[in-house]
Amino acid sequence: MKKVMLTYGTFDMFHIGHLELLKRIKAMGDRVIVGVSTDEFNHIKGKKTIIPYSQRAEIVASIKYVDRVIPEESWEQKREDIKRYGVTHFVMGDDWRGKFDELSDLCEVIYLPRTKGISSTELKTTLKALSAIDLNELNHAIEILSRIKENLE
Ligand code: C2G
Repeated sequence: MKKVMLTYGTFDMFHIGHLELLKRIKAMGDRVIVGVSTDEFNHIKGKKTIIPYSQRAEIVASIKYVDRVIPEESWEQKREDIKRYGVTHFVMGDDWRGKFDELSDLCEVIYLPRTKGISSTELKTTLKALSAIDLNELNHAIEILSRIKENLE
């Protein structure tokens, strides 16, 4: 029997943690369906994203481990999706461990270890820190140049 895998996520600033998860899901089954959270649903999730849904969905659809992308618009759609697409395995990273066990009457529910040291939040924090450093260096350089200019006058 074909194994149809289903997972959901925001996949903002697509990174190796997302890729590793999709790679492992594909290795476990035959067909991989990914529900990408719409911008509106991320608002409901209280999750701020940088990349708009259309681009996040296009990136995920381009991943060789992914066979189909569907929009994730609500918490409640999972049961319907599992039935509609004949899903045999529902897979999430283990930060969600236990949260979707109620789906186990419909299909196998699996939680995989997250990839350590990377997340969209960490990426955003790093970018913010980098820009802060640049700004400090820039201000420092301006101070030095202004002093040189004064000495020349
Ligand atoms: N992930 C991972 N390792 C990371 C980061 C993320 O394995 N370093 C996994 C998460 O556990 C999740 C998937 O990648 O299974 C997508 O992560 P997010 O884009 O953060 O998705 P999330 O906001 O958790 O949305 O209804 C379910 C939600 O839509 C899940």
